[in-house]
Amino acid sequence: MSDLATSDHYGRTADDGGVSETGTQRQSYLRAGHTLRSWLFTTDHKRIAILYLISITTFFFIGGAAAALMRADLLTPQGDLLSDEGYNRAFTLHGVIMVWFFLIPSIPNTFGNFLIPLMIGARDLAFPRLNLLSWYIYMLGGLFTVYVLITGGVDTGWTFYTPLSSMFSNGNVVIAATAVFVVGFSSILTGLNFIVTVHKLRCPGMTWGRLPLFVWSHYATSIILVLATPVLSITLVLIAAERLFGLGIFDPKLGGDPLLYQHLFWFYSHPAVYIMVLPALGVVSELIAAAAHKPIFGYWFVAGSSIAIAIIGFLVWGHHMFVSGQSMYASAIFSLLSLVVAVPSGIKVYNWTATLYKGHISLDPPFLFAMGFVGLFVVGGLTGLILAMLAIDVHVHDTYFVVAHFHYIMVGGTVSAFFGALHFWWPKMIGRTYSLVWGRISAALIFLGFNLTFFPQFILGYLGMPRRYHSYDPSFQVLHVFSSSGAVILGAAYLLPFAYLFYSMRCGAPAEANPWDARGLEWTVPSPPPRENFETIPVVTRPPYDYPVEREGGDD
Ligand code: HEM
Ligand SMILES: [Cu+2]
Repeated sequence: MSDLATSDHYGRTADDGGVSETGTQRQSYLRAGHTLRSWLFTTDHKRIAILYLISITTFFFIGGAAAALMRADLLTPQGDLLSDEGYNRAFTLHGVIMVWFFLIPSIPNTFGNFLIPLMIGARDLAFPRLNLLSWYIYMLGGLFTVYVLITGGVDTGWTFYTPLSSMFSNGNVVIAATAVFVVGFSSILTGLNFIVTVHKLRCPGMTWGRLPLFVWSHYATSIILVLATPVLSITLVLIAAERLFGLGIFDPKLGGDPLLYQHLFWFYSHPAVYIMVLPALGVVSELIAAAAHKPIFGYWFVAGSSIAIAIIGFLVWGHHMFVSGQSMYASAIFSLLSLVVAVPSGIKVYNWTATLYKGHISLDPPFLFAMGFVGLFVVGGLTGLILAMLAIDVHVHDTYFVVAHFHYIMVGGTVSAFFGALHFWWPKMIGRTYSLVWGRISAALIFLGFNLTFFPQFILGYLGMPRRYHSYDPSFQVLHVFSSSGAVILGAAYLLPFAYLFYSMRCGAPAEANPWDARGLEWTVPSPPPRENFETIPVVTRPPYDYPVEREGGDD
């Protein structure tokens, strides 16, 4: 591990010229080998990030195809496209793939992998081979999922609630649980790697108070990854044990307790929603500072709120169980704690707003995605507060209101941030610039398509449309048709960036080292960065986000 910090470790690749840090003479990581082998056995965090980007995007589109099927089916009240059983299998696979094979690894495993070493002035993560192993484990979990997909699927919902999953389901529950079990180890190893890296490999001068907020949020995420994921793993093993061997863990007939399952599941899964959104919050903090070209307002509050979310997030799982028959006192306390967890999220939004205030805000694509994120995240967060009110949740629990709430956070939020990150760091990762016009168009279309798809679902839920039903009362049809038409726009808008980004790989102009005039160590190295990132390990002497307070008179 410590050998990563010495310059002679990668000395062999640094022989092509004495270069200024912004020159492109040093060989880029993309050119450090062209064979498939050089990719599949790489230990370079940047190449592993690209491997993840490709595999995660693939799963995003598989999960998206399931969503398209469901939205088509929901066009008519009787659901003409899918059978009852087919619909159950579609939403289960959609959920399993989107949660575990897209959202959870999306930002950490691609952008976190690529950027954390660059941002803290290191040459790689602390355990490069473990990093590669995480990707293989992710792919193994992915194979299990694909196996489930082609052998008929599973029908329990992504939540695998007992007793359906352990006793009655005729789907491939054990294999699906295995897929999630396996991919969990990829999460744990990645979290571990990030934590050790942030502790051990910060370059001289990169104090905790100078860490980019992106790194802080990944640090907080890693804590959850390491502490919460094992609980899920054990829970899945217990389901498999009950299903295969009839052990009485959740089945009351055998002395088990089905509610125990819900407690275990949500003890993981509420913190897991923060695994999905904290990295996005980190991305947006970077983008907002770069967009406003100002120092971030209240650095310590934004950094600290990530840690606060990671901790308080462990105390609120019972808000998923208000109608489960748990004690009323427990529900009241979970309700209160859920309101508390919204405070640090609110702090972030206020600080971003204060950062943007009086800034000369750039409207380039990454920043449009960031602005879209803030709007959608606020709607998602505020409706979370509504759901956290015990008295209201009893009415809207398991309706489309909940579906709309979490899609605003996870799709409007995390996916927007993912695209924002892709547009911000693409020139750094690939070394090419893309069309800013097309970037703005797709940011606008995604925002529009998203709202058209999911806003009607708040109304549907409020009116009583239950989730996970594929046939419904005809009075709901108009809103469902709105939602499905929005999904057409959204689906097309998600495909668009891949067209111009691919095009840019061949035909885009070479990117400068710092195309957005942003701060942060990753912008001091060439685009794309050389294999060993830094020729000499940098020494940090300035605070983060040291943008000029007044912008006129040059850029620096
Ligand atoms: C401001 C903080 C938040 C609060 C107070 C909150 C509150 C709630 C509540 C009370 C429910 C349960 C509703 C029900 O089942 O009747 C819920 C569901 C859900 N929330 Fe949130 N939430 C917050 C943030 C988030 C975030 C950040 C995410 C994801 C990144 C998220 C994802 C979900 C998901 C996936 C569900 C539904 C799970 C299911 O039933 O399948 N929430 N939220
Ligand atoms: Cu929750």
